[in-house]
Formats: sequence, structure tokens, C-alpha cells
Amino acid sequence: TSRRKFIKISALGIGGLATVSTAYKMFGGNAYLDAVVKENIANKFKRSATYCEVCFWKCAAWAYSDDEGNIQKIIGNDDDSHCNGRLCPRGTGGVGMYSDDDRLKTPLIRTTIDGEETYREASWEEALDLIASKFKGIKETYGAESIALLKHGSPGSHLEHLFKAMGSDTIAEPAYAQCRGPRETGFGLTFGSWVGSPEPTDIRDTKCLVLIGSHIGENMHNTQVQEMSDAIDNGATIITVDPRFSTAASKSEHWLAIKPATDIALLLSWMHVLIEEGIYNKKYVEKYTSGFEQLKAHVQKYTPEWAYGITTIKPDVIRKTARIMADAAPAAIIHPGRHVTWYGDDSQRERAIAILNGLLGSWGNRGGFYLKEGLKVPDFPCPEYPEPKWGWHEIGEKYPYAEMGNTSEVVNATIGGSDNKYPIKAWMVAGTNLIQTLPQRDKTIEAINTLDFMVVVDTMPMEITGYADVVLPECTYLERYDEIRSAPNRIPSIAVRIPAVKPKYDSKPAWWISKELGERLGLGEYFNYNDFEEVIEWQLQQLGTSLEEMKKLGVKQYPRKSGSLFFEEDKNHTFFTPSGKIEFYSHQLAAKGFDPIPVYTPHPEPPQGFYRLNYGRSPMHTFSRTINNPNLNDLKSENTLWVNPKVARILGLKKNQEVWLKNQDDVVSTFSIKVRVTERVRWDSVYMYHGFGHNNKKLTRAFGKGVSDTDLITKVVVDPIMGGTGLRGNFVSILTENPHKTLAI
Ligand code: MGD
Ligand code: SF4
Repeated sequence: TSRRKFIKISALGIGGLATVSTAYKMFGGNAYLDAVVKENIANKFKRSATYCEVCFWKCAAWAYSDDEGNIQKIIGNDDDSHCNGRLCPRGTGGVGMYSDDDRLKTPLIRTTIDGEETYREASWEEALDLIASKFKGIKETYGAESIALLKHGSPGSHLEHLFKAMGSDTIAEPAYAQCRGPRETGFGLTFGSWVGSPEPTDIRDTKCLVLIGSHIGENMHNTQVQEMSDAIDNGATIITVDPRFSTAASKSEHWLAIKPATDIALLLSWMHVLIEEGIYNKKYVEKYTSGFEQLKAHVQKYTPEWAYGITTIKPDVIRKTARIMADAAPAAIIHPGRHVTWYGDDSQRERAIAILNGLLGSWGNRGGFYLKEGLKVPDFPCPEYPEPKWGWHEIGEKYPYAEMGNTSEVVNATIGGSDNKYPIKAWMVAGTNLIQTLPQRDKTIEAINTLDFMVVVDTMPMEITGYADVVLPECTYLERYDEIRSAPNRIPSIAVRIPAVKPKYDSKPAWWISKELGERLGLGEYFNYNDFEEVIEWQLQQLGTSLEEMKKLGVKQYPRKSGSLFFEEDKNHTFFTPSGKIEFYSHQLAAKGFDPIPVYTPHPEPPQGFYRLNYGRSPMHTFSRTINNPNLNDLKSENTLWVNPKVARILGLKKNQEVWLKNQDDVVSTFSIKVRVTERVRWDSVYMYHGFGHNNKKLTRAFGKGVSDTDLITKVVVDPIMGGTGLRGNFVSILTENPHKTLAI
């Protein structure tokens, strides 16, 4: 189809531009050529098994290096179900994380010279001794609980072990309260199961894929994009609900340009049509769900005509798309999305998505959601962790369904107050650039300023490193061992990460940092090994393989043990909910004073002269971590501001004009951004890619390029159910004069 062709052309465009790899073929391509390229490389270079750390899809890959220890190429592992032998452009460009000259090179300690605060280079010995003595002091005075770990990605798991051994469970990551948390709560309450990563969506066999603000294709989660491309080839209908004409929308039969913040109204109305017209999956609903009668009564008033007034989507479009889903059911997916912290009622929106999937019978059916299975990697033997007196759970206790540490609540507890029950005195930050990641930056900085001590473990001189007392340079994923990857999928599998080259500069892996600190803190018995290789070797043996074998395979699949991939006609299935059924009506929520079935509540709209600030992913980048990567920066070095032509006309804006943004709280963007005039965005919003606008000069390629959306997210609406921070209630006006210049005068 022409839609398919469109994807191929864009993929070739990327490949042509890429200095990183000619082997990159995201959406198919020439299999023969691929095989030739792979064979040539395989014959010339040494290969090491790894899995990618550029995003968290964790594709297994081979890193090819030459005799001088340079990494020449990274290619997907053919046997891996996360990538099917193909990496996305970011994964192929991952070698830039290794080769970036701006990398952190040695430990740094904050010091004052001539009254000015600066950093001096230090040995690992000195830096680790200092951290251990500070941690010891805080532990003695306040308890280990007062030392918090804020983390993301692989380094986090090594440091989490150290923290738990110390007696601290004050651990949080932005992947929860700023990302996936609400969907896990919404789906957990409905199906008794988290969605998890990779999402168990059977996209390749679906007949209808509905994307609610989820922009697969720009959001490059590998096999998800591959499967969507296959589904399109197989004639699946794609329905995209997005105020912006995303790449996914361009491949959709139906693009519903919804008014921002009104998705729950559309979802309720779709339920209304399915029930009113009797086209929901009756057999499935009867067998597997509870609360249908309450749901039916609840959605009776949510007619398409009602929803039209709210969403601006025409009633006949709502009816038609509902019927398409019903026709495809159960091979229909209303995608749960991934970054879903938008408006503060996000777990309820996710509940609505889950309920709709329940009405269609998608969960547990081919073309819907498959029943994932993972493998438990045995823990390397060590003593039991001490029991902390309080931790992430208590810090976030006002949110009854918070199931992981909430970064924003750690910030709040750190700022504290006179009645602070949970005094936090030190942070260790690893693999997360909190300055560009957490909303309400002033609060993050206020919290940091109240700390006695802060350590940052990073590979790059990101903004967060500039606030640390001690900075530790971690080596990149290509230079280290890490935990065995074991993510639930259609078939359980494991993958290993073996160093392809020696660490550059004076950088070290997080497992080593944890062990060294553990020993200095008298916790040596928790680190009963010389090298992490020993841990992996022991774990692999428990799993019936060995390091030697895994170095050759990279990935190993195991047979399923939990039964069929989908529900079987003649069998029943018990869900992990209180009723054992899919819960359309949630007694759990009702008991805690929340709406047992989602309702639509209006959200504030942009005042005159302001536009809603919408943001998303660039296919070439992951958050702020890749912007300085030489290979990926080559592909995309700055973001632009998408502006509707109508708005451009009113404001007299031209293509590529430099503008600044000012939000509802009078906060002005640090840098300027170039205008992109496009019909692809609604007149009431503007749009930009997240991750740009770095303000640390040490990031030589990324500094000052584009605007950081985080600069302007000063307002959050917190989800009362699980504590997620809704980020999309911020409004900006567009300034054509440099406000910083005016201020300077
Ligand atoms: P990054 O900004 O990429 O993402 O938030 P973060 O995980 O903080 O920062 C990653 C940091 O890890 C960088 O400093 C990088 O140099 C470092 N790093 C990379 N690799 C390694 C490594 O191997 N070892 C160590 N030690 N460090 C490493 C992501 C979070 O952001 C998420 S998950 C989402 S979904 C949200 N998205 C989002 C958004 O779209 N807009 C806004 N405004 N905020 C958002 N915040 C959330
Ligand atoms: Fe790496 Fe791309 Fe896979 Fe993410 S999707 S793990 S960036 S190859």
C-alpha cells in the first residue's frame, strides 16, 4: 500500500543520512543486502554480545570491534525477539555514547577555589572514601533511610543492591511517576496485571490498532514499530487519536484530531456505542468480566453527540470507528501507551482504555494482548537485606495505588518542613538527568540545595552533574558487564551484556562502584565476588547455560511453561483482581473514595494568546541522553516549534523564525527555537520534541540547541490515585524578541 511505501521511503531517508550504519533497515528492506553486510562485518571484526542501553527496549545486539579496540558497528541479534536482528537508528548510533569526547573522564569533587565553587579531578580511592564517610555519617545520625537513590536504567540495579544492603529503600525512578505509572495502575486495577515492557500487544496479528496519543514510529520501540508495519501490510486498520498529525497518524485510516485533554470523553462514548448497538464481545464479557451492568448504566448518557461537544470529533466518526473495532474484535488493540502522565486523571484514562479492551475481548486473544511469560533470574547468594523503618512506600503513602518510588515525592520529602517524618539528607543519582526530566525544576533545585550531600553517577556531563558534590564517571554499556536481561515476552529469553572494549578514560562500571562502596561501608558480605562476571556465570549455570555459551549466542530462548499464548476456548482464566474477573466496576477504587468507573472532567484550557505545550519523541533520540551523541546529533541537532498556519498568520511567524516561549507562570525558555509552520498541529497547541535545549556548556554539541520543554513545565496536576505528575497542563505564548536581551538591558 502507499502507506507502507511511505514508511519505507522515510526509513531509507534516515539510512541515507546516517553516518552510523548502512545496515540499518528499520522497516524491512533488502534481506539479501543485510545478510551480505552482516557477513562481511562478521568476518572482519571481533564480536561481543550486548544489549542496547540507548532506550529501555533492550534490544540484544552484537558489538563488532577491531584489533585496536575501536567499536566499528553494532548490529541486532537475529535471534532476539526484541529486535529480530534490526536495531533502530538510535541503537545503531549507540557507539557514539562510547566515542563521545565530551564524556566524563575521571571522578570529580566539588571544591572552592578563590571563593568560586568548581570541581577538581580526584582518584577513585579519594572519591569513594569521601562518599563512604558521608553515607556513614548520615546513616549514624538519621538512619540509612535518609539516603535516597534516584536512578534509571542498568546502573540502577547495581546501586539498588547497595542501597538495600545499607538498609535504605528510599528508591525512585522517573519511569514511574513521570512515565508509565498510571497505565500500570489502570490496567492493574482492571486486569490484575501490569502492562510492563515490552508491552504484550500482539500488533503483528491485529486487525485494528487504536493509538491514543501514542506515536509509534517517532517513539521508536523496535519490534513494536516492526509489528505495526507488518500489521499495515496485512491490512489492519489503524486509528490514531492525537491532536497532532503524528507519523502514526499519517499511516492511519482514521486520524481523530482530538481536542487536547478530552480523551476520556471519547473513550466513554466508544463504550456507549459498543454497548448501545450490542456490538461488544458478549461471550467474552459474560465469561471474564464483572460490573457490566454498572458500566452499561454509567455510559448510557455518553452519546457520540455529547462527546462531540467536548472532543470536537464528529458523532458519525465516533460511531464508525467503534464499529471498526467491534468488527475486528477480539483482534483489536486499544494501545495502553507508554509516557502517559498527561493531565492528572491518567490512571482513570488508562482504566477507560483497559475497559474498552475488555469490552472487545482483546486481553488474552490473538491480535489483542498475548499472555506474556518471563524467566526469573536467580539472585546471587547474599545475606538478607535489613528491614528499613521507612522508604519509598511511606514517602508516597498519600497515593493509595503508588506501587513504586515516586521521584517527585522524594523531592517533596527532601524539601521537607518542620513536621517532616521522612528527612532525606543525601541523594545518589544514577542514569537520570533530573534537571531535564522532572517537572517543576525550581523544586528539584530547592531540594538539592537542602541536601547535605549528593553524588551523581553518569557517563556524560549532563546538567545534573553540575549540582553534585561528587561526580563518578560510569563507563558506557559497551564497556561493561550488567545484569542478565530477562523481560517477559511471547517466549521467555535471556540476553547478556559482555564488555566489547575496555573502559575509556578513568571510567568504571556501576557494579564495581557498588561493590567498592559496599566494602567501605562494611557490607562486603553482600558483594561476595571479585568480578561481576562471576555473578553472571553463577546465574547462567542455574539457568542451564554458561557464560561461554552465552558469549556465542548472546540470546537464549526457553520454552513456555505457563501454557498457551492466548486463552483457550474450553478453559477458564482467573485474573489477579479481587473478583478474579476483569473489573469494569472497581470496588477497590470505590472503597478508597475514587470513581469506580472513569468519568470525564474538564481541564483548564489555554487563555487568550497562549497555546497548550505538547511534546513527544524524536525517532533519533531518547529523552535528553542522546542529544550530544555525535552520531545521533548528526541526524538531528535541535528541535523546532510546530505551529499551525492559522497561528503563524495571526502572529506573523515565518518558517525557521527564531522565537522564545513564555509560560503561564512567566517562565521564559532559556534558549530560542525555530518555527515550523505545519497543518500537522492543531491551532490550540504547539509541539516540540523533548530532550533538547541543554544548558551545560560541557555538552559541546547539544548546548543551546533548541528549547527544553522541561524549562516550561512549572505546573503539574498530580494523579490522586498513584501520584503521577501530569505534565501537559502548561500553556505558552510565543515571543519574537529575545526577552533575555531586554532583561539584560
Ligand atoms: P534522560 O534525560 O535521557 O532520561 O528520564 P531520564 O532517564 O532522566 O537522562 C538519562 C541520563 O542517564 C543522562 O544524564 C545520561 O547521560 C545518563 N546515562 C545514559 N547512559 C548511562 C549509563 O550507562 N550509566 C549511567 N550512570 N548514566 C547513563 C526519562 C523520563 O523522563 C521518562 S522515562 C519519561 S517517559 C518522561 N518523559 C518526559 C517528557 O517527555 N517530557 C518532559 N518534559 N519530561 C519527561 N520526563 C520523563
Ligand atoms: Fe536500542 Fe533502539 Fe532497541 Fe531502544 S529500540 S533498545 S534504542 S535498538
